[in-house]
Amino acid sequence: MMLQALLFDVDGTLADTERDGHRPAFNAAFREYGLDWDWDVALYGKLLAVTGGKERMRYYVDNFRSDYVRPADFDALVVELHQAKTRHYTRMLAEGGIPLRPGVKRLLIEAREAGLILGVATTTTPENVTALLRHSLAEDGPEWFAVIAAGDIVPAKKPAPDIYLWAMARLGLGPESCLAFEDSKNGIRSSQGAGLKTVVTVNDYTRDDDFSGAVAVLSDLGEPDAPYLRLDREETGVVDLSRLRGWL
Ligand code: XBP
Ligand code: MG
Repeated sequence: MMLQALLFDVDGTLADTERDGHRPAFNAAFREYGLDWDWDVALYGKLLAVTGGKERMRYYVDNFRSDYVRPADFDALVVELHQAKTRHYTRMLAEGGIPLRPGVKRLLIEAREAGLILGVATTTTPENVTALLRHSLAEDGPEWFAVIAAGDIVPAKKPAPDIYLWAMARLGLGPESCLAFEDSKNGIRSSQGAGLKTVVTVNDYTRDDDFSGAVAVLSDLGEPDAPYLRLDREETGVVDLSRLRGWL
């Protein structure tokens, strides 16, 4: 296989944004609107079954708040809540941020220097991706990526393959020349549905997900002084281009 592009999921893959980023941002928006909704760490794990912030709020009301009486303009409220949540989330990133996961920056730099194309395929809102790349990668971080496929740009979010298909169409590349990086079951269903080989780095929310068919399932990408642990076989190391090419 001639590897030409690396396509990255964002939440959970580039950074551990869900528990300490998105979750408190949702809660801040709920408080701002006087709602008694409060998503603790365990509940949020259940809500992650649904991707997309607006979709997740609806899922919560449908499945966990039978007591909640929806206002007539509930759809508009969800949109407003989500805008408030995005405001809180991007402010949190600007104020101190959420660090990239081990090995992410190292691999992005190596891939860039080697002339590989970088892309993003995520269900999160575009502003969130830009804020993370700017504040946690580099001031010009967003420009490292030839395509940032994000949010409502495709109506069917992960686990649908649409967002990866959209990103590859933009790049003019097929799945045989790209490699995806994901952290969750919904993510790998999306990338594999688009025909992509996928490397998985797990986190506390996704450790027990089904990652059948993954190229490798890892604790993280690893750093020279803190190698990854492979979960699908006994192996430690550091993910760099030569290792990726070896796996493919
Ligand atoms: C990420 C998501 C997103 C974020 C919140 O999934 O599901 O909804 O949790 O972002 P993935 P928004 O990592 O599989 O892309 O509120 O902007 O949707
Ligand atoms: Mg993810």
